[in-house]
Amino acid sequence: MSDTQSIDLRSDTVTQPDAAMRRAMAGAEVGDDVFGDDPSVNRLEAMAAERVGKEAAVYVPSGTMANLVAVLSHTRPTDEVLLGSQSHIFNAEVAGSARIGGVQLRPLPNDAGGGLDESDVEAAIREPNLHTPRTALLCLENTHNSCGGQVLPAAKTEALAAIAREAGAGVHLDGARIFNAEVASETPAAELVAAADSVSFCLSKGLACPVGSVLCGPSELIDRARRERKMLGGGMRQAGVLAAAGVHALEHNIERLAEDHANARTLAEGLGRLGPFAVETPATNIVILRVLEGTREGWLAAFADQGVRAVPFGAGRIRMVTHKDVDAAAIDEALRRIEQAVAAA
Ligand code: TLP
Repeated sequence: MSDTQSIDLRSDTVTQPDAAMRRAMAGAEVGDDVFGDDPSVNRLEAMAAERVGKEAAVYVPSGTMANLVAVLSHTRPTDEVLLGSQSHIFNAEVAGSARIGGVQLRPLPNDAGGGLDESDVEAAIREPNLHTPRTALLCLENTHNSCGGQVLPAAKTEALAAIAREAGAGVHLDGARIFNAEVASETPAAELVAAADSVSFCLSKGLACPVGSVLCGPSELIDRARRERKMLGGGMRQAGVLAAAGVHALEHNIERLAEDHANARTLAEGLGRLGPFAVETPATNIVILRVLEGTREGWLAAFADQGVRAVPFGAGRIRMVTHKDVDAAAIDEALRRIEQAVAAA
């Protein structure tokens, strides 16, 4: 790593496809996926469904579209969706479910682990009557981005899902980083998501694909999701060129997430020693710094001056995400640079 090269910790979405992935993409067998003819997309969907223990899957361009298609497939306009106040669907998907799905998003407080309190979910379930929206869906998130990459244990997901199911509501799990949860907790993703009807996961984050997410669930729901995807303009044609990257990632890029988690711990320990930041030990690849001295903007600018990129993450908070393209040596270099920024402040 040269002195001037930028170390990009803004997100694991910045990862670049490596040479082997690019070769897999270049050699992909393709067809028209809207006709169901693309063998690479079909292979990715079958692999994805199997990997998370669901019947079927549909390939979509982004995590945002996967979640939106899930909400559209589980609900009708005027329904209510229960979800965490810190969830990505509630905070970072441009209220697409409200605008396009015509549903009401009802946030419940997230606990520090990214979960919800069972009693809050129970209390939020609507009694059916003329006036109320129908409680149609509960959305959970694993790992939980805003809660610092925390893993939602299978037992917690089961307990929350049981309440929803009892009320006749569906359960969708935003598993954008579900394989980080699998690797960190040494629990198969299929087990972590077993209690949810549907699960979405991203190929374009730690798994290092250039693009793409998958929504997995029962065949009937995925058939509906295919129509919703088409409505949103997400029906792609020779998408196998992209899907081949996903197949490659599922085969080669899951186990290595453990390196990202180890790097996140090293980064958090180093940052915590500097003084101006409170840093919790990360559960996976997301490191959150709470600014104790100075300002968030001041530190982001100081880091950027040293060639370390991070993002603002709520009031007084900065996020750094470790990933394939920042190895252990680069993490050490990032810490050296940040130390210089602190010394100069
Ligand atoms: N998260 C991105 C940004 O939107 C913040 C990131 O850098 O972390 N669910 C979760 C839990 C996510 O973290 C994200 C992306 C999505 C869904 C949406 O995925 P994309 O970006 O593919 O639409």
